[in-house]
Amino acid sequence: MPVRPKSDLRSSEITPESVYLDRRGFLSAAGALGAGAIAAVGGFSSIAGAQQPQAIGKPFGLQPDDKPTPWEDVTTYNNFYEFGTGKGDPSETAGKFKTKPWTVRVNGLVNKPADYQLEDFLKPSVVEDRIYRHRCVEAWSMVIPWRGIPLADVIKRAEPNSKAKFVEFTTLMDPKQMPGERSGVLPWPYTEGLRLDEAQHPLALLATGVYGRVLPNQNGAPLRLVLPWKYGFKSIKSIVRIRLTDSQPKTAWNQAAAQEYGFYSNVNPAVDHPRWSQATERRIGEFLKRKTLMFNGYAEQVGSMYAGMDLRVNY
Ligand SMILES: Nc1nc2c(c(=O)[nH]1)N[C@H]1C(S)=C(S)[C@@H](COP(=O)(O)O)O[C@H]1N2
Ligand SMILES: [Mo]
Repeated sequence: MPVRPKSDLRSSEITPESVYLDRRGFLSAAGALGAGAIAAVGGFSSIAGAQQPQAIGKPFGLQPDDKPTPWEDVTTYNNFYEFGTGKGDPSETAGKFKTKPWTVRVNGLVNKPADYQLEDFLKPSVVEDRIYRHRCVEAWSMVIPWRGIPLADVIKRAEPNSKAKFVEFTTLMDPKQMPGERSGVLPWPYTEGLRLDEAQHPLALLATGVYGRVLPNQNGAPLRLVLPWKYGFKSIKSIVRIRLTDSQPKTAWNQAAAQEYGFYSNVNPAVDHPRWSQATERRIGEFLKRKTLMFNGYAEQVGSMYAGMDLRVNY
């Protein structure tokens, strides 16, 4: 029997590793008891029959009542239209998606354009585990423990020239592997974009993993963006190109429905989607709705980038 890639493991086959993250204080028990307790705490939850890997990472912008969304939900409730428009489609159909070898092209208005094999693309950076809030434009949310490298590292290494003002991201175009790309639901390949300062913000992460594991295909393997202060569709999956430009890049969702999906798409409870309110959200796994927070709870960190902008116009 061929060895399945890690991304193909079922959650029931994955043993908890590392640190248990409790409801109130992240790593509080481990911190109080010392490093030796970490394994013991993880081990205990495994004996207790936990079916999911443990959330690891430094919390960013989490509210006191935020706790990681279970692995099962993070990996089976997905938006990845290349693999279908249903939430369950990506996890059911992306299993055979080939993510090795994977080339990332960095080009455009930079002094050092290059094609990288994924391993080389990642290597110079320190991989980090970070727990972020996630807010989909469809008014549901999660808390997700990502693993990745700062996007700013990659931008810096490329040496943007003085004309570079924006960054465009492109998903793999491969209709044979990605059946959604044979449909007209979006203009393919999926593209996204950021202003250069947004792309250099320390919260912008290029993720290669989730829950301390290699990214499952349905979550955007082998490389996807994570922008926790923006609606989820900005966090483009399965990236093959990062291009620096002097004009605002076209983006897939904006081209599909410009009046509904703007270039900025910062989470904003005061500006509704034309077809629904953005004031509240449903946290996956919870019954009662939550209030949506400005910039998804990251206003302190990102607010200054949008000072003086009319966020109703620049939605
Ligand atoms: N290439 C591509 N990237 C994508 C999407 C997509 O359909 N195609 N969906 C976006 C949307 S709407 C959301 S909410 C997030 C979902 O990420 P997750 O499934 O890992 O939670 O991915 C975003 N990135
Ligand atoms: Mo989304």
